[in-house]
Amino acid sequence: MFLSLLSIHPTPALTWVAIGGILDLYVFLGPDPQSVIRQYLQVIGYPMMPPYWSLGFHLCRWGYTTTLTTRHVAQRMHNATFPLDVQWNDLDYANKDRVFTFDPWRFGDLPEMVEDFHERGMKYILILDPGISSSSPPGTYSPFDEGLKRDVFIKNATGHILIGKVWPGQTAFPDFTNPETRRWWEDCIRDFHSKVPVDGLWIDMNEPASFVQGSAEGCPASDLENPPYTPKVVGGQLSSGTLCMSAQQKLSTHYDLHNMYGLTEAYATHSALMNIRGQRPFVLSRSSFPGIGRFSGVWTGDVGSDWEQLRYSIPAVLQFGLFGVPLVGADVCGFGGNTTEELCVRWMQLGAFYPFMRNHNDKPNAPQEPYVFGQKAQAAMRSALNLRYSLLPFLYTLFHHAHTSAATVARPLFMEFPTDDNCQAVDRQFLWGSSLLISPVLEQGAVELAAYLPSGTWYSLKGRYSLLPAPLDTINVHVREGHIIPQQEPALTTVASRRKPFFLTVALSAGGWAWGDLFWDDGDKLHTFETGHYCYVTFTAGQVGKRRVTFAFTVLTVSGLALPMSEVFSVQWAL
Ligand code: MIG
Repeated sequence: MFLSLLSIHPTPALTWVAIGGILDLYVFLGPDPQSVIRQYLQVIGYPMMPPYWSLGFHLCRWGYTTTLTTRHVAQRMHNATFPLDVQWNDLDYANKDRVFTFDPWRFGDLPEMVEDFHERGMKYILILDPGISSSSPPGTYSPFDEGLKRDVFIKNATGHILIGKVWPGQTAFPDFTNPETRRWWEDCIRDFHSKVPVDGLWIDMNEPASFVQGSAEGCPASDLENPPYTPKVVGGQLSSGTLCMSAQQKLSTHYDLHNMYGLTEAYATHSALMNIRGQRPFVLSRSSFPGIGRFSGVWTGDVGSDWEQLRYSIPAVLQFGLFGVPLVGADVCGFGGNTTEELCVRWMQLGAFYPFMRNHNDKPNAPQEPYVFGQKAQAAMRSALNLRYSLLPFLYTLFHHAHTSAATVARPLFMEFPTDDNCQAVDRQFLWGSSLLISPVLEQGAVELAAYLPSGTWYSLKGRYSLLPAPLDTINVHVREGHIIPQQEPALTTVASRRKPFFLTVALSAGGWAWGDLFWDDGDKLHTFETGHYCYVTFTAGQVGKRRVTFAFTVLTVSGLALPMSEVFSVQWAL
C-alpha cells in the first residue's frame, strides 16, 4: 500500500481510500492508550536501545565547508562551555557530492579531525545519501563500479539500471531489499570507516528523493504509474520527486516498496555499523515506516525557523513515540530561514526535552550555534543544556523501558491520564515517562504561560503555580508526586558527565512515599540488557511520622557492573 486518503468523520467513522497495492489492517483493542501502543509494537518491533552519547547535544549545519570551520565550531562550543557530544557534517565533506568520498582540499584532514574529536570524548556523524553517482569515469568511483558488478541497483521496467538525479548528478539507487546490496553497502561503509571512523550515519534523501520525475528518461505508461486513483501528491504523479513506480526491486515493484525504501536502508545501515564498529549503532533517517524504530532514530525534516513550526514539533515528536520511534527530534532553532535569538532560546529549551536533540541549519541562513547569540541568550541555552545533561540518567532509563516493554519516552498527557478529558487535546506540553511534565514557551514575547497540571501534586524544580512564570531563562519542568528522578551533575560531554556524582530528586506523595528507578550500563556495548551486563536500581523513600524519611535502594541486577550505592547517590528533596 502506497498512499491513501484518510478522513475522520464527526461520528465514529473513518473513510480510507487507497491506491491499491498490499494492505494489511490490524486493530488493537487496548483498552487504554499505552496498551494499544504495546500491542502495536508487539507486531512491528520494540525500539532499539540507543548509545548513551546519542542522548547528548548534537550540532550540525549545511555549510560547514571545511574541516577548519568544523573544528572551530566544536572549539567555540567548548570555549563557551556548552555541552556538545556530537559534531556533524552535511554534504560539504563529500568530493563532488559523492558519498563514501571526502574532498581532498577542504576536508583533507577529515580522518585526523575525527580522531581529535574522539580524543576529546566527542563523537562524529556525517550525512550519507543513497544516490550513487553513475557518471564518474569508470575505475574512478568504486561504490558505483562495484555496485554494477554485484548487481545492487534498482532497475527500470525494461531491466536497465534506473538513473535519476540527485546532488552528484546522475545517480543509481541501491535496492536494499536485495541481500547482496546490503553486503555491498556494508563493504562501502567498512572501507570508508577504515579512513574516517564515524560513530553514526545520517541517512537523508531516502524517500527516495530524486530531482527528476521517475528517472532521467521518464516512466513508461503503465497502471502502476497511473492507477485509477491518485491522491493529491506534490507534482501530481506518484513518481514526482522519486522513482518510477514500475521500477523493479528484488522483492517486488517499486510501487509496492516505495514507502519502505528508508526502512530497508535503515536496516542495512544499522547492521553494517553494528558489524563494523561492534558497538551500538546510531542511524538517523528522514524517511520512516512502521518498524524503523528498531534500527534508527528519525528527525522531522526541513522545518522552518518560525514559531508555528516550533509548536508543531511537539505533536510530531509525540506521534513518532506512538509509532515506536522514541529517538526523535526536530531541527532545533529551525532549518529553513533565519532564526531569531528569542526563537532559538525557546527552541533550545524545548529541544532540551526532545529525546533526540540536534541544532541543524540550512546553507544560506544566518548561523544559529548557541555561541553566536548575546550573553543572556547564551546563559539561557546553557542552562537548558545543563538541565538536559543532568537528567540523562533518567532519560536513558526511559529508553530502557521503551526497548524492553514498549513504554513511551516523550509521552502525551492523554496517555498517562487517559480518563482526564482535559488531557486529550494538550499538545503544548508533554511528559518524560510518567513523572516529568514539560511546559515550554511557544509564543513570541511570552514570559508566562497557562499550563495544565493534571490532578495530584506537581513540584516545580523552582516554584509552583498554574500561571507559570517563564522568563527567557526558564523552561518549566515539574516532577510528579510519588516519583524519584535519578540525575547526574552535567558536564561538557556524556563521557565526562557519566563520571560525575549522581543525585536523586525526590517528590514525596501526599501519603509520604516516592519511587524511582535507574538503568545503567556501559552505554555503548551491544545487547547489554539481553546479556545481563547492566545494573538496575530501584529507589524508595517513605516518610515515617512527621520528620523521619527512610530511604532504600534495591539493586535488582548487577552483572559486571557495580555502582557503590551509598557513595554514589545524594538526595535532594523537591519540597
Ligand atoms: O535537498 O543535505 O532534510 O537536513 O541539510 C536537501 C542537505 C538535502 C535535506 C535534509 C537537510 C539537509 C539537506 N538535505
